[in-house]
Amino acid sequence: MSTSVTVLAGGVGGARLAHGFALALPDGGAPADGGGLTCVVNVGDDTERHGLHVSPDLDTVMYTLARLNDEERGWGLTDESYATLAQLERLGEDTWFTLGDKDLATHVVRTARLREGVPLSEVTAALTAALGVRARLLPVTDDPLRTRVSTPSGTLAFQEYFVRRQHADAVLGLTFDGIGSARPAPGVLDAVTGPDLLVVAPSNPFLSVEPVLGVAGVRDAVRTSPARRVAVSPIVGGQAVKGPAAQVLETLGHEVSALGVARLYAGVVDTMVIDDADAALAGPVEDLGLDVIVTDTIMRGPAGRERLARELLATVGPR
Ligand code: FO1
Repeated sequence: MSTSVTVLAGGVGGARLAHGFALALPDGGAPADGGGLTCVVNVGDDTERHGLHVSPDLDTVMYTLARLNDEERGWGLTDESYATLAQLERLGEDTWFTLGDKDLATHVVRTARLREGVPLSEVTAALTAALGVRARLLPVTDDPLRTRVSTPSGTLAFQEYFVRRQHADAVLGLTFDGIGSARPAPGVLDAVTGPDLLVVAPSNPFLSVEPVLGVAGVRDAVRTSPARRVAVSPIVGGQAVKGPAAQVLETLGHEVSALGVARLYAGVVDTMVIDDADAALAGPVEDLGLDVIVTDTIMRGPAGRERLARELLATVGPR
């Protein structure tokens, strides 16, 4: 019997930790013998560009696990070209959302299948299989769910806020359109209740993790899961490892620290993983009733990802 792991993931942070597990588990995390890796991924960032359905977080995880991602940016494909985008611009399209030629093929196929009525989870399974990903990727829901960001300049669609305006606006609030009626995609609840290890990735707690936990039944399934339940802080030394997590925590009235993150996850997970730089916060985090792992959480390259994944796997113990 091998170990089963589920990662609740947003974009880049989730993709990197998932990659660590894919390296640490047998056969890239392929399901076998009760074990394997499942990623339950945020779809609140999904958007329509040029008539195509783009699922940025699913694609970031998929490309990273396929070893096809652009490591420097964290998203998109390596060795990309942008001829189609240049031509779209010439034809008068707004091209602030950078879509490479190869990446566009993913969105063309996804959109075609969705229009035929195939659910996003099945489309994702086909895309990941085609790219040689051994782990299982599940959108948290097959239903429409869109994050909208309330800012002093008004309410923005997520990618307007994140990419077009470079997440420069203060985040006054968030709404997740459709979350009230979104049902977990097939396999999501089992992936939360069934594994040996359930990991909330070092993704943005509000922008990436909340639209996963907020889907009907998911937060309760996490809370009551018999798995070892671990969350990795995306805040290290009072700063976000990547992206706007620090600004968002601050403007929403939370302490910008691993302790602030731990307060959000107390009652959801039983163990908080904080960085060596935040070792002084271990006591206050424990006071919240959480176990604490203090380690190097900065995943430098594939070796760093695998090391962190192995440390988390070691907390499950032998089976
Ligand atoms: N992020 C950017 O900062 N600029 C972009 O132009 C951009 C394009 C893009 C295209 C496809 C894709 O899958 C992701 C893309 N991202 C881009 C990343 C993405 O918008 C964000 O990283 C996530 O939504 C936040 O997790």
